[in-house]
Amino acid sequence: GSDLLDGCTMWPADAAARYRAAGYWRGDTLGELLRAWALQWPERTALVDDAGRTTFAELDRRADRTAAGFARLGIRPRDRVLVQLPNTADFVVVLFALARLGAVPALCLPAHRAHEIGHLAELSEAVAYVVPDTHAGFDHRALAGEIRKRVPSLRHVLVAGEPGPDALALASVDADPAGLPPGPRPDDVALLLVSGGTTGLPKLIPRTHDDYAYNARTSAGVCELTPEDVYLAVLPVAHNFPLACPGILGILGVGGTAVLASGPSPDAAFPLMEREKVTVTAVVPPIADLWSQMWEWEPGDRSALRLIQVGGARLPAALARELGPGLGCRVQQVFGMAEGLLNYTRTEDGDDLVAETQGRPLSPDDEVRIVDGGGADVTDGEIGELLTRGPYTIRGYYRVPEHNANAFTPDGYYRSGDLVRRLPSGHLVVEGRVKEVVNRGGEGVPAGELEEHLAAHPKIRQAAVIPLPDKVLGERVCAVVVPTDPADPPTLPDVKTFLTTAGLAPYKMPDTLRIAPDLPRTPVGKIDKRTLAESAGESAAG
Ligand code: J2J
Repeated sequence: GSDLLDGCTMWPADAAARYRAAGYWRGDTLGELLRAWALQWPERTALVDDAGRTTFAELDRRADRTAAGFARLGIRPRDRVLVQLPNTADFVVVLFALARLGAVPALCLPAHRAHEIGHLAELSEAVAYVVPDTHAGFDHRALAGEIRKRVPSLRHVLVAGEPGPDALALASVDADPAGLPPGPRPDDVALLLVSGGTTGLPKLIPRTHDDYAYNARTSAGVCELTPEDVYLAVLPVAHNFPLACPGILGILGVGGTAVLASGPSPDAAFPLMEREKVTVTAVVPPIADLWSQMWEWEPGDRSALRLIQVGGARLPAALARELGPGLGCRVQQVFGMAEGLLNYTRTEDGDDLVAETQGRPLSPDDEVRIVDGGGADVTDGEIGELLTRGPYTIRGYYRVPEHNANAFTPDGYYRSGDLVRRLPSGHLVVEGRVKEVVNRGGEGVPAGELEEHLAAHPKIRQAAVIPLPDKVLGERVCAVVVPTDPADPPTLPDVKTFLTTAGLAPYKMPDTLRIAPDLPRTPVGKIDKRTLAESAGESAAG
């Protein structure tokens, strides 16, 4: 209805009615869910972070008092609040506090800086900005001061830790919850996720209470979470994957414990895994790779781990096969997007499906189309762009109508930009991005396909394929590779022989090979192709 947050496109009434009738949307809000959990398991441990342990009852109480504190500052239902907190209990408290109030958190990543935050603050007309004092050697209070000067809507800066001048301590956002206004509706926007694109400015993704609760609960089911499970969050919890796939919300919903690690490095994560007997965690492929190398050399008993979820970028099949035996646990591939659609490999899937596919859709009502450049469905097994709509996939980004006109089809499918292929089992294989096809003299070379083949070379640890400008071809294919052994990198002829043996067409061969010590990554660990292309372009020119 018109009384929802402005600037959002919601599901049409008939789709919404179907999702309710199917029992996907249960009419809960995140705030009410926390209340129910706290009544069911008051004394169980909900959260563990550097500051200590928080029971469900304590989390519930803190969320209430913080909600009342926000209300006392004049923050009203549907006001937007930028939240940029690291993996701490404070993050979870603030999320539920805003949910109770019906104010809308925009979940920024700790690595975002003035460029992104300024944009998100202006776009959302945020009234408040919640930051840590310092994090990873960076002073967020200084950033907040700068943003406040630039964005007139921003009235409050709230600091977890030492507030410094012109800001309030988050700890002082605390009041008697007796006078809290009635909470939001289940079809209200619960939170705004930040889009994960590696190009351009981030967009805001409005997720409702109904849809996000379904997302987390159903994901918990696929991962077979129980009250005995302990989930370790190592990726930044503002990201959809560790937040709700099943992540923090999924584990809390079954009465289990969420352990918040400051980051994914073995130094930070491994001791926590041992101490808290972590059973489930979620990582991106480069972390899976690092852990699999370090696992047997790092002391400690991490044998409670039963499931590692890997997603966010393509997991090379060879690594997928090594990972389970190496870590002594099951592997699950996750192909997800903050816009909605989640694909998971399942417990019953055989080793080949788990190693070679990125899973199948979470919901029976996820609609997936795979289309060619002209928008027509490809024949089964062919590669095309994935379009999707369903009970937890948005129908539009927040406040960008012109962009939405292209990013969604007229009948509401989200154009993911991902190139995929579907197996008869319904599992999807991610082959790359629509825009990451190198146009080599008119022949399209999909970067993702070539990267997958390159990563299988024994002398190559990681590979990224980018276009370089070429006078004759328009674009030529550049492979940037991180060697397994820096003292023995592969040569271009080595690589071409290998790819030819693998059956790759001659026009798909890299024209240029660059050896790099590492690949640039986005804050959540995807290869940052823009930075890579910029530096490759410079070294090509120089
Ligand atoms: C290849 N590409 C993948 C995969 C995502 C769970 C897991 C990941 C995300 C996420 C998420 C991939 N193989 N396994 O939100 O809940 C690429 C695709 C996709 C984009 C989405 C979750 N898993 N990708 O990564 O919104 O290109 O979400 O469209 O950050 O990452 O990025 P993001």
